[in-house]
Amino acid sequence: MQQSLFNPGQIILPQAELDYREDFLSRQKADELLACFRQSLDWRQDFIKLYGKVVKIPRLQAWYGDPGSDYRYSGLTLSPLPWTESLAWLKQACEQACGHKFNAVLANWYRDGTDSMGWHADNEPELGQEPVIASVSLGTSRNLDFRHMASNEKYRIALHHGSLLIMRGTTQQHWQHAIAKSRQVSEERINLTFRYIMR
Ligand SMILES: O=C(O)CCC(=O)C(=O)O
Ligand SMILES: [Mn+2]
Repeated sequence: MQQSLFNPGQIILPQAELDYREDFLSRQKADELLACFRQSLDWRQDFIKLYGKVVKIPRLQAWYGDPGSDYRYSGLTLSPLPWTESLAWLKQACEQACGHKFNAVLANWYRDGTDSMGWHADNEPELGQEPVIASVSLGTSRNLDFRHMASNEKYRIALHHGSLLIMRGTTQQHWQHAIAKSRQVSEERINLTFRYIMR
């Protein structure tokens, strides 16, 4: 209680720096961006190799950013598409909220509760040692699970329509995160994680 009076957004976890701003976007702006991104982003179905088998990633994704901000993960290289007007607007709003510059965004479209993202940390070398990541959620609420790599301590946070979650400091060094499948979810969600790729 005292903690939330002091800072309503801060989530206290060991070796992490998380800040959750539920009312980052107005309802109207969040509705508008969800409709815009669903329709206008260049969504792709990517595949990864898992235990020697080629499998569909259980969601659609798109990568936008400044020229040269290529992103490599799980054997995939994503080359950025140029910023759209709405993405550039949202990037600027995130930069203002975080006090940090971004040059790329990964967009993920979870079409329903069967789409998901496995356990991972955003710790690719091109993100640097202590990346600042701004994660905007649009659409139906989904749970983001955290697990501490050393202790296996777990923490779950529901990410709501129009919210911003900021991850920074040593979060990616000590914690993994995931979006689990859910039978209770039948609606879509779009998530955008703004990042700074070092070249
Ligand atoms: O959908 C989310 O909230 C998580 C996305 C994420 O972890 C990522 O894009 O790296
Ligand atoms: Mn991530």
